[in-house]
Amino acid sequence: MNDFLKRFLSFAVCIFVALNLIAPTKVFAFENDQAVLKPLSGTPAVIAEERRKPNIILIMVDDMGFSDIGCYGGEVETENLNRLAKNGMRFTQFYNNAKCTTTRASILTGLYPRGTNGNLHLRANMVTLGEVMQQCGYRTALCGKWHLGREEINHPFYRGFDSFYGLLDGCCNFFDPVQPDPKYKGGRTRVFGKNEKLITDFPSNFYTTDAFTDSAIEAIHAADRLKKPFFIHLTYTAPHYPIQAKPADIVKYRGKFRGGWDEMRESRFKRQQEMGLAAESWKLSEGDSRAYTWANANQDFEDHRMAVYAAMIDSVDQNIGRLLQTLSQTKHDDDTLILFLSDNGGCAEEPGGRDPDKRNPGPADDYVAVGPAWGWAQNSPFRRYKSWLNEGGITTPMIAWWPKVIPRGTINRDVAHIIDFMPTIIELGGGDYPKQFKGNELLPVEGKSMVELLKGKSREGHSQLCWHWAGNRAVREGDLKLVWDKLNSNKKWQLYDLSVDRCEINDIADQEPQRVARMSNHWFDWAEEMELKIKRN
Ligand SMILES: [Ca+2]
Repeated sequence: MNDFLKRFLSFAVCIFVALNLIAPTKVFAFENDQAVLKPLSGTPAVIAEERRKPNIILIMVDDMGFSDIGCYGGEVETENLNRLAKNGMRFTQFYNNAKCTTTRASILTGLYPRGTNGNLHLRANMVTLGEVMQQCGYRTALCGKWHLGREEINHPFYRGFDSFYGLLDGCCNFFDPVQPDPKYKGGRTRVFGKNEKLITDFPSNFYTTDAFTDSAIEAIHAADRLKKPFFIHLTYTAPHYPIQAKPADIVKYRGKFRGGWDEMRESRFKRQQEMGLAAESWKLSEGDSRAYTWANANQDFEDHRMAVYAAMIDSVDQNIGRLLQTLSQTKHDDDTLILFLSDNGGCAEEPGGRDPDKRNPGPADDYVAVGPAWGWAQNSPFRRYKSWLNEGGITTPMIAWWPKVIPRGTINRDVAHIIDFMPTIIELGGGDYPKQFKGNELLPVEGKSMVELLKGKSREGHSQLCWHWAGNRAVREGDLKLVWDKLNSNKKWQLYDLSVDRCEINDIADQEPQRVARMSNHWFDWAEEMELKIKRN
């Protein structure tokens, strides 16, 4: 070997070693069935090790209540979700932001939403889960509803998702997404897309829930072709209104809700207590100011619309079954983490009203919702619904499934929040939350990693969590929760001790004026930081 070649080789070795010292790659790997972070060296190994990183599928449904699915006490036959729960972990205090846009923004960024305009929630000083997972070597896909804008700054295809298929808008017709909304819902034509293009034609047998799943299955195969791990955010539009479902799925539930919402709440609460989700000490929350009396309702119509809603969730479950089958066929059923949640509580809005002579729930040519009484009962045993910040608006069922790591059949009672997904998922992907992205200084992440919780261990939780939506406010510190309900006629904060009163029945604000003053001050400080222009009171 001549001198030049020797010098060249030793120089190359020095560079190789130096590069690995400067930038060791962190990889999540298995040791004795426990997932651990391991530093790796050597670029050739990195490609192989990237394949050992867990795949992650973050599934979210839209406007589904806390207790609709079987493994949370509901009547819907969700055998696949029940299987995930049986072999995984269920959370009892997992929070969202009570609303579609704000929840989606927090999940993607690990931050509380800034401002109130949904199209301004994604900014240049924020990085998305898609973007960070791309940097961790993942193939990323957004399959389903986006609802955060369609400019370059806030379009999924330009904000970190290698593939996008779905609804850029907030809701659409399930059988034909570009069928204009009825006049009583504003008459708009909704916007659907694939990557950077729009789609306006759909086949005659189209149903959004099936199509979004097809897209997620294709994303698994695409990642496999590229030999990359995958991060898929699968965001169903079901069971958000318009409530539309396949006749065969509706038939399964027709007649099952003739007992009415009060009976449904009681039986769900009983089942939750039997399965250990609700403590014996909890008391079912009291009636809702917007719910009406079952005895005076058109019971056949009410049973019909709740049956359609149940059928929509049933279809989601069937599709999760298809997804699990694909994971098994592609041998990814032991290296994939599945997370399942809802973006907000059951919904009390009622476009189209409840006149049975005008409304026919189910098919493509009608547009109707479940209304406030069912929307409230769907969150049993809690108070309120979507857009409100009592537990019924912000508590989501949350299932985490990864049999190799997550203790099977466990119930986790720690407090966690959707802002925690960012640090959790980035840690599992072997990355760190960046300080800068594309030349912009980023806001520091506000969530906390849940990796220890997923392993069945404890973590240091949040000292404070805050919420705001459309005049409703809440702050939780420890077990104390201060709530401002805009429908509350006395215009006062309410204070609850969730350790003994999770269903928010016993308002202790009058006994604790100093605590109320301190916590409400904290909330206004937070609101100011979040650019909410709300006068202190
Ligand atoms: Ca929603």
